[in-house]
Amino acid sequence: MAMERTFIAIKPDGVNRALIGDIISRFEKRGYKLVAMKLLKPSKELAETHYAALSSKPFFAGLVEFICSGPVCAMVWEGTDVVKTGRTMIGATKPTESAPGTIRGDYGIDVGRNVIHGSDAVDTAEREIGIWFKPEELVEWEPTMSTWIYE
Ligand code: DAT
Ligand code: MG
Repeated sequence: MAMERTFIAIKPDGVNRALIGDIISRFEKRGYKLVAMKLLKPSKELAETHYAALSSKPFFAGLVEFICSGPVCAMVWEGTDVVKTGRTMIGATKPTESAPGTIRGDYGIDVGRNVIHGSDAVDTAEREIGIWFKPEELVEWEPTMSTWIYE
């Protein structure tokens, strides 16, 4: 398993429902390292670029409108296998199909209000990090607890 980075975004529903702290806490407690974070109201262009692969879907326009509607908390998290493990922590796309204990399984009902985004593969993560962050916004640092997380 490799040291990876993933793009995680708390969507406007998660921000408005005051879930930022809980979600960050889950990634922190798991042992992952936060390397970038910002709160922003995404432009239509940013949202359309982020979800470009879904542009032919009937829900695309509504999805873009929703993502642009309020603050998004955009983050980059780093750690061993963080892309796949992050998706496991997030749960299935439809919250009603997400297991309890996952973020969507604990906090969501409708697919269009599923609280959080997480990259689905290492190459997707690289692309999404590049869309949302400038290289200088990614912080190089070594958490002092690393030796208690990794052997
Ligand atoms: P995920 O966010 O789990 O990677 P996805 O990439 O297939 O899922 O879709 C991106 C987002 O689009 C998803 O988080 C919520 C929305 N979405 C997906 N399927 C939908 C549907 N059938 N109806 C409405 N919104 C949908
Ligand atoms: Mg996806």
